[in-house]
Amino acid sequence: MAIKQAVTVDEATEYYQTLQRKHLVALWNVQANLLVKEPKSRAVPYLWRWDDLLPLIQRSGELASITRGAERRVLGLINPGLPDRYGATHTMWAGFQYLLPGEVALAHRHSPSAIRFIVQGEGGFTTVDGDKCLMGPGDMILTPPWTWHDHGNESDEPMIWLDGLDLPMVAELEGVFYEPFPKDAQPLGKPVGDSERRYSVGQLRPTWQKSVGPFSPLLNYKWARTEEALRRLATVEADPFDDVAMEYINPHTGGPIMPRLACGIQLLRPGVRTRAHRHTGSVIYLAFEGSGYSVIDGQRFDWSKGDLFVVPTWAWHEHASADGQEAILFSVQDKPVMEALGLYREQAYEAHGGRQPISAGRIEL
Ligand code: 1HN
Repeated sequence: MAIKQAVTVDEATEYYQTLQRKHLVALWNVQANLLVKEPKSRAVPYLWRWDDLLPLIQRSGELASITRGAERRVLGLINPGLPDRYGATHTMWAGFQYLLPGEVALAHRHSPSAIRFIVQGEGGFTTVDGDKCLMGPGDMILTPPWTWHDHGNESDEPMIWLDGLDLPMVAELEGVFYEPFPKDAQPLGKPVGDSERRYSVGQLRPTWQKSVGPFSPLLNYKWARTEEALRRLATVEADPFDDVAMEYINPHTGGPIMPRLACGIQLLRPGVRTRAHRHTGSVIYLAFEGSGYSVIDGQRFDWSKGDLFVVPTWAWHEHASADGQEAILFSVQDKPVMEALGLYREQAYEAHGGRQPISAGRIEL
């Protein structure tokens, strides 16, 4: 904005200095930074390779013991565009947790919500408010906000799972609360797998059961049922942008599992290349089965089992499975927040037959 005629440059300079001293800002000088045409995340598209992760996860078992003060052995993934924030995206934490045979990660609770997706091992468990949820590969276990949770490993193999939390978002909103459980072990107040026994056949629920709040009462989404749903859907229809894609739902509402996190699972049939689109909200993807690649804002990221990659908000993205091979992607998303706040938008990529030209190879770690 130009300086008006009657004011000298010195007077204007003094004025702006006074504003600064008085903790004020002239909107006309900063408006263009505030009202951007569209979101451009500081978070960058990025991929972490399982081949790099696994040895470091295993080494953590030798280096770090689990005690009070270091209650969880977790390697967090830091987005290279956000070195000052603990998150894989600006809103979500992703990390791999490693629990050795016989170990116990003590109970605590916190206001951020968490999900776990089991990558490796069978015979671990998470107890959530007295409900012992048994872990196997592909199971997705919820820890709704402020529920007591501890983990154990009763098998003779290490357990590895993905932790997804809305921690960066809750921290930004300054809503973090945390409390350790006063004793070493949380009592099992319910039969093992209580929530599963009530709810796991998703088309039915107990007549007397009231909703427990804005969180799914089903705490353990077992892989066998997830896979069955995917394969049945694959026989009838698929989405142009995500192929055979499903969302984990709250059986009371049909909506997302929790108010700040949603989870998805998608099957890319052999040789599929989806069309590109973009939407507000970030996504963390874990390659659970098979291999393929995703194009994110023109950059190609090749992935295979165990790799984790992120799509920042409003980034164009499309997915492809390897020829002759199907692939399964698990995802954690902040979409429910964008929807609840009226900020959700999506747009299909129209040029080049709906597929992005690829401008660069994958970034190496
Ligand atoms: C946490 O409490 C767990 O309970 C896992 O297993 C990962 C990452 C950041 C903050 C808290 C857990 C976490 C976490």
